[in-house]
Parts: sequence; structure tokens; C-alpha cells
Amino acid sequence: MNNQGIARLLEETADLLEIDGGDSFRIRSYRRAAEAVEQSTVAIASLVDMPKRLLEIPGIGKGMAANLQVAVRERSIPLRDELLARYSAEILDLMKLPGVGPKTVRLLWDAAKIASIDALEAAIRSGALQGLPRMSEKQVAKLKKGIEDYRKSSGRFRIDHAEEAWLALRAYLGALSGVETVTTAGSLRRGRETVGDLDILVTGPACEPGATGELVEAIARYEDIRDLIAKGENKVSFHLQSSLQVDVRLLPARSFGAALQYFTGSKMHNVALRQRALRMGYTLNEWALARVDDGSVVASETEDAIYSVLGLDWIPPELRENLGEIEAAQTHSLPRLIALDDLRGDLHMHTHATDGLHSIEEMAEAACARGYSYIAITDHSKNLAMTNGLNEERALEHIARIRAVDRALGGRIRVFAGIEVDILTDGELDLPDAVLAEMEIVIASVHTALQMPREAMTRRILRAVENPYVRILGHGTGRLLLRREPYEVDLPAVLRRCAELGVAVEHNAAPERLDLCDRDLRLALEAGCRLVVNTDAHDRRQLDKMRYGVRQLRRAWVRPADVLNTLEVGALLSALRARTSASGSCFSLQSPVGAVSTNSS
Ligand code: DGT
Ligand code: CA
Ligand code: CA
Ligand code: ZN
Repeated sequence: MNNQGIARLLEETADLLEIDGGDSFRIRSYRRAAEAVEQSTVAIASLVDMPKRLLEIPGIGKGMAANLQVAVRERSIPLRDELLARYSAEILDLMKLPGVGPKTVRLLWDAAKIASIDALEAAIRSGALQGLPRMSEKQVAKLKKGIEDYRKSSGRFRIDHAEEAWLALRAYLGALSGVETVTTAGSLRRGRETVGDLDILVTGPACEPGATGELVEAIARYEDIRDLIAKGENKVSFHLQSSLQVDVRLLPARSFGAALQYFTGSKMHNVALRQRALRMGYTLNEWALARVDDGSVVASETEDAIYSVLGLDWIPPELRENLGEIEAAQTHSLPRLIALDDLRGDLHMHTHATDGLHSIEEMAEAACARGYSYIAITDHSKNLAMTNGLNEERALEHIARIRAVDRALGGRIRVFAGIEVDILTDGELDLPDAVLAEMEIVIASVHTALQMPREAMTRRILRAVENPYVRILGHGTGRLLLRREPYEVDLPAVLRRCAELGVAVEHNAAPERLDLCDRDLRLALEAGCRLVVNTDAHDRRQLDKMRYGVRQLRRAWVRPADVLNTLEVGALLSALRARTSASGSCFSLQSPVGAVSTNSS
């Protein structure tokens, strides 16, 4: 069992103790241990026979060390099992609902012995929650919505979680004897925002028909496996601890291309491709592209060869959804899709002035190390009190600090002053124009009152983007993947107006958000919007999340020229919305080093 799995067991034990009304010191000790295990750079499993080493980990005492040993050996913690037996094996599922923590679960249990999502749903239906403390009508409606969303999304996994599982598996499989290549296919290869299961292809001498026995056994010994689903001659399927399903297929190298093509999908793309093959006198399956008449194989080793025999350019996996990519591949008009390397900067990030972790300097240095030419520091505004959002006075001080850091960097990277200003419920912005006028990058975002009716929300956002200082619209849907549905809004109307005003529309690269989604991004392009892709980093490592955003842009057929932060500094500043006052006169950009100095280094 890996550290993450152990940490989850500890965390769940703490949750169960809290539900059980346990001693707060004991609860904290489990949470601290979970944190310590998760942060540890050493695999706990490798220390299982060295209790002394376990005790060296900060936050791990004697009793906890014993827990860790059991966790590694038995994949469980006795106290956790005991509590699950007392309540229900499904009680922890309740906490996957938004706004539900141990306290609420405790309440539900005390009031009506509710210990699963099914039971909660039944209780809502029968009205059994009425009159309970802290269960207003509004709260019950929220729970009901939460259950609906949970049902829709359960069984799918965020792209970053799937990627993490994939990278660990790739390392394990790649090191097994007789394995030469390990490749991911399916929705992960296509870069979908969520993944139903992992599809993995393995080739090498141990994958040749008749020779797979030992490899299959070795795969089945992977430490993160929770349960095996199937173990065949050339396929092993299992659930990981996280309950993510994995299908590993062993193939001879000669059919790798056909298998990769087939298992990458999507189904709709494959159906269209197979029909095309049939029209041309071929059959296409996971083994080969072959002639119908005599069955002779014409292509199977590479994807390239298969597409080429079918008269098509090779199609990037992100486009394989049967949305016109086959036609474009036939006429050699597939777009040159944006790639990570095209980006010159990141225009949305937070610092410890609000809810970020690092300083302006630290964010700038991290961006510099990534090779960026510019960033914008865009902390929250005061409406988001829980983030310690900036009021007018603090915003002005923050600008001064940003300018000072920008100067001190001596042109190594440009640091723009910015803000992620809240759009208030009536569409007013949370800070006065005079403050916004001092900054290059004003992102306007809706963060509160997400439950508004569609028309009111549309009016709210349309009013906000009319403010001449708004250059970027953030959080165009406000969703949290698998947790919170988008807010209701007439998105096409908003996108059209942004296009008219020259307000850029942000794609948020954080894998738990990814708004706008791929389909909405296509809508934005059709509306003539210019895009930006930003990480919304709350610590410097999160600048790495740009890659998730780029995957969604690629899925939306986005080219580098569609995205403003592929431009160099000078071009970026002239491409952003020009700022005019109500009377129409232009404001110059306020910057001590000259906002348009492109040759400052
Ligand atoms: P997921 O796992 O729900 O995120 O989505 P995929 O696309 O990874 O779907 P999955 O894992 O069921 O299958 C992987 C690929 O295998 C799929 O994209 C296309 C191919 N495939 C699976 N079943 C069929 C089928 O019945 N017909 C065709 N043509 N292809 C299939
Ligand atoms: Ca899949
Ligand atoms: Ca699959
Ligand atoms: Zn933000």
C-alpha cells in the first residue's frame, strides 16, 4: 500500500472518530498522522519492519506506528473497521456530498440512523429530515441537489487523479521483466476532463501470445490494487484503492498501432473510421487494418500507418470525438493545436496577501524558472472575506509591492499588477474604478450567490463586463468538477458580449475547475472571443497545472493564435481590451517601468 492509501485510511479513521463523538485529541492525532504520511518522501511500506524509523516521522507516536504497520500489512486500520461496522460501510460516502462533514453525518445518524447516501435520499423523500436542527428547507434542497450531482458523477475521476494513478502504474509496469513499452489509451489519452477507467497497453517479449503467464501474475501483484476484476491471458483488470478501474492489455508489438488506435477511441470516432475503412474495402479492428477480400494486413504497427492507408493525416487524440476531425484530416486542414510550449505567461495567480501560499517574489521566481516572460498577480478582492480579500487600501499597497518586485527583477520577467475582482450580486465590481485603473490585468469573477436564477446571473455578468477596466472574464461557469454543477447563465449571450467588448475569456487550468469546458470553449471561438488560459495558482507548484488547461484547449481545436498569453509582452498588452473612460478617452497603462517595454532585458 502506498503513502496516499495509508493517509486516506488515517483520514477516514479521524472522520469516523469525529462522527462517533470521539476524543478531540485522538481525532487530531489521526489527522496529523495522515498529513505526515502524505508528506513523507519515504514509502511507509518500506519501513514496516523498522518501527524506530517510523517513530522518526514527525507526528507519529508508538500507537500510530503500530497502526501504520497494520495498515501496510492488512490494508486496513482496526479502529476504522470497528467504526465502520458500528455505523455502516457506506457512511463515509455521505461526506462526498458538498457541505457535509462529520458534524452533519453525526446529526443525521442521531436523528434517523442515516448512514448512507441511499438512506439520506429516502429520508429526504419521506420528509423525515423536517424539523431537525440545522436542516432548513434550503439545507435539505441543497442535500438533494448534492445527491443528484453525486449520482451523475460517481464512477468518474478527475484528469489529475487519473494521471497520477497512470504515472505510478507506468513506473511499475515499465520495470517488469519482458516489458518494453507502456502506453495509455482511452479517455486519458484524449485528455478528457474526467476519466471512467484507465486503459493501458503493454508490449514486449512477455506480451507475445502464449508467453504472458508470468507478466500477468506480476501485474496482479501491484501494491495499489484493491480487488482484481479479471485476469486473462492478455488482459488484467482491477480496481485501485481509489476505486478507479484499470484495464491493462498485453499485445504483440506488431498490432500496437491498431490497438492504440482502437482503445484510444472515442467510440464515435472509431465507428466513423471503421465505416470509412469498409467503404474503402478494409476491415479495422484492434488487431489490424486488413483487406476485406483476402484478409491480408495492410497496417497494424503504427497509428500513423493506419490513418495514412485510410487517406487521412494522423489525428491528435484530443480531437478524436467525431466532431469533424476525420473530414479535416482528409483535406489536410487539421488545426495546428496549441501546446504547452506556446505559452509565454500566466495571468491569474494568488499570493499570501489573500489565500495563496507564496509571496509575489516566490511566484515570479517560479514562473521565471518555467521560462515565462510575464505573469500577473491577481489576488482576491474584499467581498471574499474568507480569503482575506483586498480592500481599496490594501489593493493599492499590493500594487506598489508588485511594482517593486517587477523593478527588482530587472526585466528577467514582467510582473503585472492585477486583481481577481469579485462580481457582486448586482453586477457591480467589488473595487472602485480608480483602483482598477492602476492595474494591467483585471479579471472579473463570480464567486458568490451561485444559485441565482439564470436571467439575473446573465444580467449580473453582462453588467460586470461593461466596466471598461475588465480585461478578462474568469470562472465562466463556476463549476467544481464532479462536485458542483455550473451556475445557471446564458453563456452564449455572455460570450457574444465579451467578443464585442474585447474582454478575453479565461479557461481555468486548475483540474478541479477547467471552466470553460471543451464544448463551451468551442462556443467561445465561434462567438469570436479571444481566450486566455491561466492556472489560478494558489501556490507556486500549481503553476504546473497549465498542462491540464492546454489539454482542454486542444480538445476545443484551439490554435496558439486564439490565446492571448501565447503572445510576447508587447503584443499581449496591445491585444488586451483597450481601456477607455465613459467619455471615450484612452487611459494609458500605469507602470513605472513602462508597461509596453518589450526590450527591457
Ligand atoms: P471512459 O473510460 O468512460 O472515460 O472513456 P473511454 O473512451 O476510455 O472508454 P472505454 O474505457 O470504455 O473504452 C476505451 C476505448 O475502447 C474507447 O474509447 C473506444 C474503444 N471501445 C470500447 N468499446 C468499444 C466498442 O464497443 N466499439 C468501438 N468501436 N470501440 C470501443
Ligand atoms: Ca477508459
Ligand atoms: Ca476501459
Ligand atoms: Zn483565482
